[in-house]
Amino acid sequence: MNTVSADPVELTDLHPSRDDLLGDVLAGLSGTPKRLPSKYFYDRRGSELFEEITRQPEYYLTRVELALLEAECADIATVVGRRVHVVEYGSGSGRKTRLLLDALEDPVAYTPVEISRSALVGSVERLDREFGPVQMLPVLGDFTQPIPLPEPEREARRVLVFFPGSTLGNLTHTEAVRLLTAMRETIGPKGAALIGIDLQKSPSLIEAAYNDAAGVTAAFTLNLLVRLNRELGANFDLDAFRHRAVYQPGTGRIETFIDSQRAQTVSVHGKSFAFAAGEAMQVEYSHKYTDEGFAELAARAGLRVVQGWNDPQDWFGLRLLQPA
Ligand code: AVJ
Repeated sequence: MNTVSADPVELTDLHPSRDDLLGDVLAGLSGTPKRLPSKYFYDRRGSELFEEITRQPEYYLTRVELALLEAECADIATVVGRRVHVVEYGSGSGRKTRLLLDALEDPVAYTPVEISRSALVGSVERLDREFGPVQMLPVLGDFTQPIPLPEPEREARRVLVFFPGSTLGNLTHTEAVRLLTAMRETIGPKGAALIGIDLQKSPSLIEAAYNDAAGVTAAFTLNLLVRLNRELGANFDLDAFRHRAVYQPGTGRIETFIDSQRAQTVSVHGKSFAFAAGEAMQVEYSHKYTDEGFAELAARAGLRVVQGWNDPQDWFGLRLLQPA
């Protein structure tokens, strides 16, 4: 770990290993079925398109979670207690962070953990101006690993990891348990985690959220191919692939595919990949949880659900976890 002075806040650089886009894409296209990892959706354009998704009428997740936080943040703050060190996994638009920091009693420090330096610096610069007494201690690192946290100048009573947005849902259960286990190590024995989860509900509501009428989600998904064309010199024909998202009630997850509209060959970095007409490439899972299912995941990571808050329709939940 090394700390460099980056006025006005100090950034802790854990030197996260860089993503291997080429290796991951070649491996994914070589498998059966073909797959591409959803973490690569978020280049500059992909992040913009995701922000646009959150404004679509069908995409209830962000809207409902924000309203839930607004309604329950005072209660959450009471349960969490005063003088916490808030550690956020990823740095979103900052609206949820603001609500939480505003509600908490005398929070000591705020540590976003991010692998993108620009996203990290941007988020703390904005918040630093608004939350004077809260020490900004950003960490450039990979939150799937345990994070050695920087020590705030004022002593914190406990660490609170904040992981909103149902981002956990993009992971398989095995990956989610691994992340939650690392999280338990990061928060320590007195720590807690506040996690946003999308709840199981009518399949038609879920499918609409991932197949919006304006086609923003389709553009978001297909932007991955645009990225591969640009960054890996691939030659995906954007008119010959289509987005499709299907909810599987059995597994509680919506699965997003990119379907090849005809038989075609695509070259990526000098390698050829044949697609059959109608062949589906798997690009994203987004898990929806039941209370039992989520508690079971937490338990496998040595955590227990100590309290939960849902919106009035039980569409989205926040869960407070502590070491079991
Ligand atoms: C950012 C992971 C929460 O799974 O709902 C939105 C990403 N994908 N529409 C989700 C996403 C398609 C989103 N998360």
